[in-house]
Amino acid sequence: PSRSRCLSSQVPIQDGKARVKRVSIEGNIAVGKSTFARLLQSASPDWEVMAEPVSKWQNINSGASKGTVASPQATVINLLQMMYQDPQRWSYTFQTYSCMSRFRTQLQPPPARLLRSEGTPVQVYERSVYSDRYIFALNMFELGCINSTEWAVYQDWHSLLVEQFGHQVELEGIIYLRAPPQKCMERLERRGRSEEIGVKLDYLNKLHIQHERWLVEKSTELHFEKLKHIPVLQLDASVEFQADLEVRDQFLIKVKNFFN
Ligand code: DGT
Repeated sequence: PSRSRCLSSQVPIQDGKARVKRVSIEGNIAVGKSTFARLLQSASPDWEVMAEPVSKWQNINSGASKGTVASPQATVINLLQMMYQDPQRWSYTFQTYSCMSRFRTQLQPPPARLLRSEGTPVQVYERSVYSDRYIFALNMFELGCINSTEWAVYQDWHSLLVEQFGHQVELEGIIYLRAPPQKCMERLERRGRSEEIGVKLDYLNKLHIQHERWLVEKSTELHFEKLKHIPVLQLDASVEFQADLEVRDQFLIKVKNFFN
């Protein structure tokens, strides 16, 4: 029954005003999250989309940390590629980095424009610190690419950060873009991202099952209690929602109702 609930009952009031709502877009690799995010960004000035930092994972500067200057020998590290090429060696490292960048994104304050909004301001994320854990890290553990020690360590620091940051990283809702893995495979092949050349349908099948367990069946016991009751808007992303104007409008109406 909670699946298509709208978010109004979820948002705490601060200083007499409803604060900005936070919603993440979830879904399989190449389902169309970025396209959908751009659609939302252009649909309303009350909605602010925070993009997923994929380019950061493809381009880590080995010589520079914050506040220092890169040494001339610094090389560019593509952690996304390393993870796909040698998942057993690099999955844990990848998850620490992806999760850190997701915490960073979720901790960013909303732009002033949203705070001034008279409507229903919403900050939208592409994925979240929760899918980092419950979709990807869990999947890598189940595949044996993260060992049980790494999984225990990951969960320990992840829980600590979620507890410490508290409501700053909470979500009021999730939009689940749902499509058969075969459809995602076609889109993945069409876009031809070089790091993803070796991605197999079986991997997308497994990620699909993780999404279903989390967002449809809500069956996993590992999850944070609060997440089990979060409203989820499911959208059928197997249709070409970018090209088909009618579908686009229907999506936007559903999203608007969900946000209100
Ligand atoms: P979209 O916009 O629906 O087409 O989505 P993508 O594929 O651009 O974005 P996404 O989030 O599915 O991921 C981009 C790439 O990074 C993709 O190859 C999957 C990978 N990836 C993202 N997050 C994680 C993660 O937490 N762990 C692992 N192992 N891979 C991840």
